[in-house]
Formats: sequence, structure tokens, C-alpha cells
Amino acid sequence: MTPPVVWSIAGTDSGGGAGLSADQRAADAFGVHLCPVVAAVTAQHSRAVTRVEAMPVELLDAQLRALADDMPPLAIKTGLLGGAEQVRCVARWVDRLRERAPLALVVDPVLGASTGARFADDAAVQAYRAELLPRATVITPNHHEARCLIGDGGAGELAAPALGRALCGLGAEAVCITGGDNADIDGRVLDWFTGPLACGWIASPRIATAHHHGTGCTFATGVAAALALGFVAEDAVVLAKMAMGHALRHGRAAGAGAGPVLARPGFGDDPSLLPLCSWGEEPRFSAPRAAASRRLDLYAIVDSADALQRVLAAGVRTLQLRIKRPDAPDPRWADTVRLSIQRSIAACDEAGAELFVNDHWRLARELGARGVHLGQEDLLALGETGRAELAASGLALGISSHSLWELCRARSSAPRYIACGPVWPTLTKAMPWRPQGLHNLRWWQGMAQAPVVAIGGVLQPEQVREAAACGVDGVCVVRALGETPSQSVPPLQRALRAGREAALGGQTPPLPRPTL
Ligand code: PXL
Repeated sequence: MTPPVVWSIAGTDSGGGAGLSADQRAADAFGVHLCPVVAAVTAQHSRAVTRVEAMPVELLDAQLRALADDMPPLAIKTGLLGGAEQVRCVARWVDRLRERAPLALVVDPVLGASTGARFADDAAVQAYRAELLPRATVITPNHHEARCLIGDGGAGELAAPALGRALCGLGAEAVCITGGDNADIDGRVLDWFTGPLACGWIASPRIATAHHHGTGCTFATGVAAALALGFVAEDAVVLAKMAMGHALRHGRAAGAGAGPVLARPGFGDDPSLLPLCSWGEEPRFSAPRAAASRRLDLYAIVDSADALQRVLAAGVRTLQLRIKRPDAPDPRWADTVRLSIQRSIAACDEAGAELFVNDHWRLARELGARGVHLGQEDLLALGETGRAELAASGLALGISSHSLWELCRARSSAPRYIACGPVWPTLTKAMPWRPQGLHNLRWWQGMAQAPVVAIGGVLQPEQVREAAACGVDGVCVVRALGETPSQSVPPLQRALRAGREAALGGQTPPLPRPTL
């Protein structure tokens, strides 16, 4: 299979640290094919840039023309472009290519080098604003570059979330404002992301190294590579952060100044590189929970206290009460919910089973429940104060998650478990996500650093066995329970045990697969 093609239109670095050298290494780390298109030449060593020369526009155009038919890109990353004319040339090619096929554009607005050289004059900044931001899938400025791009005097006062909104207002679909140059918060680097599906802080451990030349290029090319592999922008930035952290760990000296970061494969299955993502504008990251004393095992989701009692009688010890809202308004619904939660708590307490109440967490807490399950949308809707209240309640929290970004967000809330779904296609809930498959389930299990439960489309004992063999903490069943749990549960339990015995462990795939 031919790998996806990514073009990097950027500058050369004679010192081999940043620009196209870093981009090539980042593309190789992701396994995509990079076409290095030279937009500018820099003369530099590890301590200074001594000359910058833009490529003549005809020569830039000739490189792009040579590639367009034979190696059309799925993603383009732009780095140092050299001047306003070159920016306009790139914009024209983006339009031409997009007439033929979808194309992601990652714009790294390199306005200056970390060693101090200026890379873009006012005309170039203006061209970025007019030509590239409106075409960009993701832009990756640091705080200084974000302010320059917005260009109004007041931007100096804006915090990252407001800068992100302002840059999206200029036409970018998504913005990741990198925070590596800023002071740490609790030992973490915070990047801000604003995108079509999510907004929030991305927190990664600071990797202390003197060799950080080329970090920005590595990150932006990582985003382009992940987009070319089919990830949405939210998930692409998570993977690019991981690749960048890994590259920083492998940075090495070359010359007397900061040496280059070295991107290479192996970043995608190291849990210490997986960032945390915030739910909102407050960078709140809970310490992980103490390990639970039991595994969740077979996890039954039921819609009434009666069904719950039948499943308990069949021997299941992890249950979720998920009461569906009636289609027509029902004046007795509130009473039904209250009574069902009360009866479920009492039944589970008596049987020594662990209960998670879906949705009605305040009522559940009032009635003495110890666990709740919430979806990502529910947690977003709670707002900062609601989430703080939930965290302070001490309730054990299960969280649904369907994508990399959602996984990183769930991890930030000290969950009792993270539900990975849908593993198989499901009819129980309408959702936009593609099935995760056993591949992603194994990846989540290796990476989440919290108990993972498999959910979605688990209808047969064989599927329970396959999911359990991925090493997960629990496997959720809904429709598989049928009308008579006394008959359906024993084969499901046997399958869970068989899967546990077969669990290989330690087999995290090198990268997850896209789910959107
Ligand atoms: O990191 C920005 C950058 C991009 N491109 C080239 C560079 C630098 C920083 O030094 O040299 C060619």
C-alpha cells in the first residue's frame, strides 16, 4: 500500500535542525511520504541564522507543478515561506488542488526563529492573514505569532482561548496555540486548541532538554501527517504532541547551541506521552484515582430496576441504570426515575454490586449512590462549576469516549473507568463515530492509564471473549442480556473468563486508527 503523501512547503536549515530536515523526520515517524518543497533557504548554525533567501516564485511554482499530477497530497504543511508572493503562490495551488480532491492545510506561521531572526515582513504577515488563514485546516502559532496574525493592538491582552476564537474568526478551521515557550503550570506545558469538534487545553509533561531546535516544525508536520492518515484535527494534534514529546526526548547536541529534536517511530504507544485535555477554559486536571479493589468484569446496562434485579440474580456485579427519557411527556417520569434509582441502589448494596447511575447524578448522589456514568456532552454541559461540584462529590465517575481527544479529556477527570466505544457497530445509540474495533480497544487499554471498558455492539459471547482478551477491565452488554438474564449471562461470564485467560498483555498497537 502506498503511504499517504504530505507536502511540506518550507525552508531549509543548513544546520539540519529545523525546517525541512525536521519535517522529513516527523513524516518518517508517522510513516507518511514527504515531498520537501523548498520555499526559502536559510544559512544557519545552532546559534544563529545568518541569511534567509526566499525561493524565486517561479521556482517554487515549478516544484509544486512537478508534484501536482504524480504525487497529489492529502495534506500540505507550510513552514517558512519567505515572503508575501510565495504565500500567494501556495494559496493558488491549494485552490487548484482542492478543485480535484479534498486537501488538508496545516499552516505553521513561522514569523521568526527561536534564535531571534525575523522570517516575515509586514507584507508577508498580511498575506498570511488574507490568503492562508481562510484556507487553513489547522494553524499552529505560538502566542507571539498568534498576536501578530491578529494584528490589532488589543491582542496583547488576550488570553489563548480568545486568541483562538479570533484566529478562527479570520477563517482558520482550527487553531492550536503552542505554549512551549511559556512558563509551565504544575510542570506541564499547556497548548490551547480551538476546533470544529472541541476546544480546550492540551497538557503535556515538560520534557527538559537543551536540544529543542525544530520543535514547532516537528509538531506542525505531525499534525499534517495525522490529518493525511485520516484523523480529525482534534485527534491529529494529540498525536502530533506525542510525536513532538518523543522527538524532544531524543534531542541531541549538534553544534554549540540548541541541538535538534529527533522525531522517530515509537511515539504512539508510550502512555507517558499521551496528554490530558481540559473540558473548558479552566486548565483543571485531577490527580488519578487510587486503583480500584476489583475489576469491573461483565458490565450490564439496564433500563429499569426490575431488569436490574434479574441481572443481579444472574450473578452480574457491575451494573448501570440507564433510564431512557420517554418519547411523550410523562408526568410520572420524575417519580419513576427517583424510585428506580432508590430500588437499584438498595438492590446493588445488598448484593455487594457496583452501580453506576446514568445521567441523573445530582439525584443519584442525594439518594446515596456511589457511582455515576456520564457522556462527554453531559460533562461539557455541566460547565466549570458543575464539573467542580461533581469532582468534589466523591462519586465514582464512568465516562463515555469515542476518539483520542475524548480519551484525553476523560483522563483529566480521575475516572473510575473510561468507556471505549463503539467497539462494534451499534444500534443502541445513534452516533457519528466509526467502530473502534479490537485494534483501538487494545491501544486504549495500553494507553489510558485508567480502567477501560469495552462498549458498543457486543451481542455474542464470542465478542465478550475477544474484548476481554484485549486485557480490558470490563465489557458492557445491553441487548446481549435479552429477556432472560438467567440464561444469557452464564455463557457471557464464561466468555469473559476465557478471554481473560487468553489476554496477551503488552501488545499496544503502534498507533490508533481514526474513528471519525
Ligand atoms: O522553527 C521555525 C523555523 C522554520 N523553518 C526554518 C527554521 C526555523 C527556525 O529556526 O530555521 C528553516
